[in-house]
Amino acid sequence: MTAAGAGATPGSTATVRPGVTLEARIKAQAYGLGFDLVGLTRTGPAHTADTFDGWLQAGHAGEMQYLARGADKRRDSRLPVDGARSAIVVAMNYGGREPTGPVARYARGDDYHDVMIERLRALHACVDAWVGEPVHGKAYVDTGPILERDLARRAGLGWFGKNTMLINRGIGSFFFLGVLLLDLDLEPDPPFETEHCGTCTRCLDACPTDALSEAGVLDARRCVSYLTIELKGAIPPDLREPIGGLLYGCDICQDVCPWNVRFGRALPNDSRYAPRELLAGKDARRLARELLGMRQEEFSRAFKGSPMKRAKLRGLKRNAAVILGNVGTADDIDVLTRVLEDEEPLVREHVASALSRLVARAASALPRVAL
Ligand code: B12
Ligand code: SF4
Ligand code: SF4
Repeated sequence: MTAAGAGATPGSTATVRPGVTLEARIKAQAYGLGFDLVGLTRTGPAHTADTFDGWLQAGHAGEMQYLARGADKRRDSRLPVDGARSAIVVAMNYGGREPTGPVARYARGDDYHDVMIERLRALHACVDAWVGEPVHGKAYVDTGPILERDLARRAGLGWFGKNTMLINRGIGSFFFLGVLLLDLDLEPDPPFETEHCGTCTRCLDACPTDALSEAGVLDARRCVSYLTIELKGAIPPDLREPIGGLLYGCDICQDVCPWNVRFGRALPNDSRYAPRELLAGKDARRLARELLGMRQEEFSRAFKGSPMKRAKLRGLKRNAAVILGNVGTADDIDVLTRVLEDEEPLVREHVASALSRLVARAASALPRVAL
């Protein structure tokens, strides 16, 4: 259907009330729902389809096979939803001013998929009401085959940084993206055509695992975010040490970015992304010790509605063992030894490897005794 059904003269931008365009209403409502940025674009072939294909072919996706499975739809945003002609793209701040810590900022509170999908559906319901009949469409927040950053740039929200993040001049990059595809003609915003990294290379220099092999190319197989969240099996031994004290996800290439240093935003007081009690203020070692002692029922209770459930308890215990191998002390040998018999072979292997590193470190710190 077209927005002309909302009472506009054919060929003009639809109006819901004299003088107020549907587009203006959508934007006002999006801000009212708590989104920080909103832009409109037409669906169509992704401008960065070739970049995406090259990235997949280079094997940079690692075990994330779902990316290749949905590749046709990712290359063309008209395909995920039959008849989709427009995309409303929103961004939501998750607190770039929060202190850095063992859990990436995005994952400390409620699951952003739930928070944003709910609000995008509310926005969809408003569009239906303004148009006067149901508009076919669907909301996505990392929940389907969409190249969200591609659409966001097209909708004018920002540029692709050398760290591959979508960066906005007003709020930096600590925000989530969401998309509402609609079978409706909306007047698009101009795409964001410039880039503002200049000669800066801070993110490339700071990445602990050299995952950013060159500007704008991220090899997920080396990225701490992939290794601690997406990878289901063993973390390659040579990448365990550079993970340092990162338990879940990584913010380093965003922390160092001047755009975040300058424009990163605080979390609003009532934000659902505020850290859960279990995580708030805890350092990597303490959190790792607690997780290694956790049982499945406790985990399910503590992480209900959290994005951290994605790694499952076995994944978090694997990560916790790596952390203690990196930053633990002789006092952690007991905690690790207790998990040596964990039912998961994955956990047992990482605990054994952490113990051997920790013991070697403790031994090398002992004073030398003359024989
Ligand atoms: C797979 C994935 C990952 C993978 C791979 C990330 C990657 N850079 O490819 C892993 C697990 C490593 C990951 C990590 C993170 N992710 Co992630 N991830 C995704 C997902 C599901 C798909 C991304 C994808 O298709 N990657 C393939 C590459 C080729 O595409 P791309 O990363 O989107 O890059 C595009 C542009 O940057 C551009 N581009 C990049 N370089 C260049 C260079 C040139 C010359 C050109 C022309 C274009 C170009 O083209 C690409 C294709 O459109 C999206 C959600 C979605 N459906 O889009 C979230 C998403 C990208 N992730 C997000 C977040 C928050 C993160 C983390 C910050 C989480 C964390 N703290 O640990 C990190 C950041 C790491 C980083 N520097 O990117 C947000 C990013 C928001 C933003 N402001 O950009 C998204 C959009 C989820 C969301 N709905 O909010 N993620
Ligand atoms: S998220 Fe961390 S590991 Fe991944 S590219 Fe950025 S700095 Fe490197
Ligand atoms: S750190 Fe520098 S190079 Fe990297 S994304 Fe930010 S501005 Fe661009």
